[in-house]
Amino acid sequence: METLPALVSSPAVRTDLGAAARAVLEANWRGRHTVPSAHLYPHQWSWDSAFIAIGLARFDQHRAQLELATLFGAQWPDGRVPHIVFDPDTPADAYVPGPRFWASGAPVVPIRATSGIVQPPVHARAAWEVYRRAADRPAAADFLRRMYEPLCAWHDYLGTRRNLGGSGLAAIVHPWESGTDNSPAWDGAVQESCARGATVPSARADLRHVPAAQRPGDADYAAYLDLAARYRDRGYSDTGLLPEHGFAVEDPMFNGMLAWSEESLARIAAVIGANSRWHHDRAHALGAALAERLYDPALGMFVPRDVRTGRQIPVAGVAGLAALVSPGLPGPAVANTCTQLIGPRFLNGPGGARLLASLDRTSPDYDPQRYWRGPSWANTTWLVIHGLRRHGASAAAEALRSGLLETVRAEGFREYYNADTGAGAGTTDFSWTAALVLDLLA
Ligand code: 2M8
Repeated sequence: METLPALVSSPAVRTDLGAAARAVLEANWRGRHTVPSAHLYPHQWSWDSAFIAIGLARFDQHRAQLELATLFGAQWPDGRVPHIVFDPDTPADAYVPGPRFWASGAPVVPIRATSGIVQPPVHARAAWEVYRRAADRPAAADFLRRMYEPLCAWHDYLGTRRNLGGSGLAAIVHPWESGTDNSPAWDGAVQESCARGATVPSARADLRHVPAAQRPGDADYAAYLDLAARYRDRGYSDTGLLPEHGFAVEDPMFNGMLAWSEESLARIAAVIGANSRWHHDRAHALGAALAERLYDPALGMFVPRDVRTGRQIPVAGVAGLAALVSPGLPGPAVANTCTQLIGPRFLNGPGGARLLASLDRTSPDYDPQRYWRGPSWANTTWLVIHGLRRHGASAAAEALRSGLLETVRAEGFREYYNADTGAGAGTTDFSWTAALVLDLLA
């Protein structure tokens, strides 16, 4: 494999890779939204759409705006943005758990069928990126005016109803809400649910869409479904959720993105003539809470915290690095996290791998090939690049950028990559990989 700096500095290569990335986004466009993958994920996913909008913003402002507007068209009255918006033109059994699983017991019937859990809140940042890149600034400012209230309602939902631990940090109530679905950080809670005898009929059938490499054990998957079904059966209410609900966690990446997005809301507010001070203060308060509650001095980085026990979950995962996008983090915590990032746990793997692993390479749970338990992902790499740039670590950011682009050029727009060998894995023609490559090439 040629080294990337030579490759990406060539305009021809930039154009080829960029054209290929745009072709993936074209193929996955469904008229008002983009599917993450035509084969595996045939609906609209929340944080996927935010990343996709960031890529679309590089070549089609209108479509980038529509992508986010469609997602927020399915926002719930309580402000939550559902993790999946189901496409009515796609057969109900094309993805499981599908609309029938999520809908039963829901208190309101939204305009579009949706799930009832959420995903990481990177949307305000995406809206800001769309504005920043816009060729038609007045149209983009109108777009920001339309998105502002829905984005505020989304953040308010997370800051109030999901403030389960009382510090202002948002708690996730299902592993899928983290975006890092089967991270070993969730194993403890999931195993507890298994021990409680979590069983959901037809859990096995629900494994059909899951490729073998990423498939959890049957018992684990039943526990995932059981947690979702329990939340559904209480009408997706967050009131009085503790202590009986089996999962409530403050995740560093989720909250880092919330703080980052809140900072973007401050910028958006300034453009449209609203008060930005409040957003700015809230962003910094979130960063301070993140540093106080989620920084683990022993590991030298950020980790999740179990709201039910009040204890940190000492698992070193990429989520603890992605927290670097947050404003308001103290210098020593940032410096230590950067040291972990470029060391043997994440970046510098065997054979000089330059891919960012999703799990500590020295952990016994590390598997370079298995979904969120080791492989390298474009979206978390992109987030960490932004975190590094924010803190002035531009050489490390560039190493990550060139390592990812080199891998994508060799392997295509895959869902994820073996963190040791760089071999592509998961589904092909994956939208957020294409979108974020476009952003990184520009
Ligand atoms: C994966 O999650 C879905 C459930 O939401 C699944 O496993 O079926 C995760 O990688 C998630 O982060 C991503 O948003 C989704 C679609 O790309 O796939």
